[in-house]
Amino acid sequence: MATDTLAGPAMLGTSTKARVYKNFIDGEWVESSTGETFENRNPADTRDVVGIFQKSGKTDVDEAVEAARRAFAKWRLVPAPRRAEVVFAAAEMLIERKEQCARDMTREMGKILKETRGDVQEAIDTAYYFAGEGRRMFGPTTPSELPNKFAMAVRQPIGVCGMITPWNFPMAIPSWKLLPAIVCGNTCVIKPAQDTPLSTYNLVRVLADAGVPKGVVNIVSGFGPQVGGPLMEHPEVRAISLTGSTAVGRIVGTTAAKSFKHCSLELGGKNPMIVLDDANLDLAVEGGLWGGFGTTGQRCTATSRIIVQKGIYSEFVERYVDRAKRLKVGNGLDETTEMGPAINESQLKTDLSYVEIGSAEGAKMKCGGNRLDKGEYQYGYFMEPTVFIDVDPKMRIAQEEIFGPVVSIIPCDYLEDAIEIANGIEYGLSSALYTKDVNKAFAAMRDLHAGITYINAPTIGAEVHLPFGGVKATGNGHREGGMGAIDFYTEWKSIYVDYSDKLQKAQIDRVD
Ligand code: UN1
Repeated sequence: MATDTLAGPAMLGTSTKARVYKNFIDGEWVESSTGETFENRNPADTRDVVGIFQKSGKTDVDEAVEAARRAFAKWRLVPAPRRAEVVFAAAEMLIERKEQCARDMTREMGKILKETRGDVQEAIDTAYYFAGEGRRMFGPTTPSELPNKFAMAVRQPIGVCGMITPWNFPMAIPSWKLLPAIVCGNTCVIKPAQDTPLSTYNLVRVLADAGVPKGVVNIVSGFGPQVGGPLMEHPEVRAISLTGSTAVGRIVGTTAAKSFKHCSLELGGKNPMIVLDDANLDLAVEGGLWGGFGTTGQRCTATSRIIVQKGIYSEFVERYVDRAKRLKVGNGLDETTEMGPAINESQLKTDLSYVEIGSAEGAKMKCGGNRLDKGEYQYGYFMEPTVFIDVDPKMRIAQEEIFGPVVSIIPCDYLEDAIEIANGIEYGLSSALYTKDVNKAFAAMRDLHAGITYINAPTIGAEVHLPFGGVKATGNGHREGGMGAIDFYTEWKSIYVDYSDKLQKAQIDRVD
């Protein structure tokens, strides 16, 4: 029988002890109407069943949206500072549960414990930030052009928001969406990635325990066509937020447009890190490793291209490749592991296919390229950190998002040429420059065409109170994080109060 209360992880090699997780709809943990479930397995050891989750369908989505619609009628009237107090309480609870949430996440997603602790911390940071926002949500008051008339604009919630979230930051990214949405007075239905539903479940559980009223946050697990599709098409859903691939973003964006839903898309990246001759080389090598191979290269912000000026090119390559070869690959639950597995078999196949593509295009592979499948690796989706050098900027490995541990190093002559290479892709999420020259740093901050630029740091590591998102095919102009999220989850209402006791006509009643 499905139950929400069986405690404890699955035994290695068995699925019978795996805990069953339910959907959360209208304040109740419920089974899917389909009666079907799916397994969530550990990508570092596929014998380990992390949990059994509901394989939901349209009926479940409809019920969740209906619960959210009903809850909205009351939640929108709760004063924002009170709504925010619940989010503050959730932050405190997440701190208590941080280690367990991090371990669950490493088991279901594969990234190393240091990083999954960071992912939970990012949700905590987000909760504190938006808890404070309950007492701000500022809007302008402004003079009216007419006497005895008052003018202001206030932020109002939109209604039911649908969220479709990815597996690479399975708690942080849901928190970027859910927390500002509910502080602003909306209600939500979230569909977590099928590879990592547990971390999103853990976040929703915390929100429920912290006192979010029934129906305000609902979670429906399952797959894109059966859950994501009905969610984005549902007429009662007034806003959709997706973090995912550019291909899925195109579908969600065009679907949302048909019913004029608000739609926020955070999509792919092919993020460049430029290293100039005057850079601190030690710093650049370490930054490039962290940016390229952290999260096994599975961040939209991953450093997938390193553009190096010719004067230090060979030294950088030698040191970078030497370090990449020595990265310790393994199960993320081992504290000494530096890089975990790919999320699943199909992602691993994609990563390996780019090894072939790069080699066929004539780039030189200096290390890596192989699947690791012997001994401790035999039950997981592991591969070696892979570095291509002398990559031409137009090659597919330098143009397409791989989402794996494959880094392309591209030589350049000077900063202007590096910026042209950096910008010469369809995406524009993150970017980085290593230099000690302040003039060059400021020129790059202006000219790198991306939503994020780092100076003397790699392309990953965004903080939650700054806008997060990108230009071109990376999104549709919205930003998550900080004020960007408040802008997305509210609609402006302009209010005019005429206390003159007569009919005053704007633009018309004036003495010229
Ligand atoms: C992502 O790349 O998919 O900036 C999200 C970072 C993290 C979030 C990344 N704070 O690297």
